[in-house]
Amino acid sequence: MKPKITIARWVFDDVLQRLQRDFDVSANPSDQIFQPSELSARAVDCDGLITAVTDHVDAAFIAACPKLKVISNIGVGVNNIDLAACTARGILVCNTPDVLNAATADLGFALILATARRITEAEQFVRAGNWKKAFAVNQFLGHDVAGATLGIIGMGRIGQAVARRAVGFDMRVLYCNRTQLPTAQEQALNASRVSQAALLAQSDFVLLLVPYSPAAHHLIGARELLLMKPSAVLINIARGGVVDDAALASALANGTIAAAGLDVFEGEPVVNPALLACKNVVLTPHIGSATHSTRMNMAMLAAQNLTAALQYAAGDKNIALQNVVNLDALKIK
Ligand code: 8YV
Repeated sequence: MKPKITIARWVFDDVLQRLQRDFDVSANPSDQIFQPSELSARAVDCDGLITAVTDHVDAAFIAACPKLKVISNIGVGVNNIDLAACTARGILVCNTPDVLNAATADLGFALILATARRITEAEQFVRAGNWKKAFAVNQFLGHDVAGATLGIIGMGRIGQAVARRAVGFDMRVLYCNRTQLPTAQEQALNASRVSQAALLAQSDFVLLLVPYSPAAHHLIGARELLLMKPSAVLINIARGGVVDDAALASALANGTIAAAGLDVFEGEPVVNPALLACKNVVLTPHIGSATHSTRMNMAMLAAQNLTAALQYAAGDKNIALQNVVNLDALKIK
């Protein structure tokens, strides 16, 4: 008998077929988002589960799924999963790093350009039929990206990919990170590691790329926004909750900062109405990694991660585990 797995969200046919080779699969072709109790009921007799950011797995979920051995997340961030509860039960949790670096960095840069040059505001103006004067010297004036200072909070793999793009725009990069990059890399990226206060005070664009954790909750709130220049732009492509969205909406409305580009939100898909009311914010619906090839690669990697981890859990210790984020779970017998 094949091991049983549940896939929480829609996946590509190629990914589904690959999983059906090895597993008895319960899929979700209609892409309904299940409440945690509904999803745990579907996974109650499963060995494996494939999740996305929308699927919240906590201790109660784990307790309701006694056979579960592996959870494989389509995404690099795993803040939707209670890692401590999984580790305590010996459940391996996998993620999909690296394959999304370029697409997510591109989206970060797209938001930098769109906010600086007021692209969505200008487009809405044209679509609304408001473009009456063919040209005006002072129409839709924005901010320079070339030569500006880019502050990156969270200089991991995606942050470094953004910084490589910034080289082409002659930008100076300031960054905050637990560890410092090697000197040669800092020189190549025109990057310096500074304190968060210095980064906020000096950057023209502040880009957030820290993983969500309770410690990162409201990392950027009213106090931090006040440290930024009135001409500065905040970009959040990390996670909702890293920014205090209500404080950001006030800062945008009263001119504390100039603009924001947001791909992630507190309580998404609901967006704080005060943000929706701001013209100087570019909003996208959590599409950081949303290119055809990247989402395919992420889903396929999640399938491969799950397959390897389930084979390992079934006793084949020659299998190389890949992208397991809580190897301590192996210590639980
Ligand atoms: C994912 C993301 O597409 O990988 C992540 O952490 O934020 C996105 O790129 C999303 O989380 C789907 O699970």
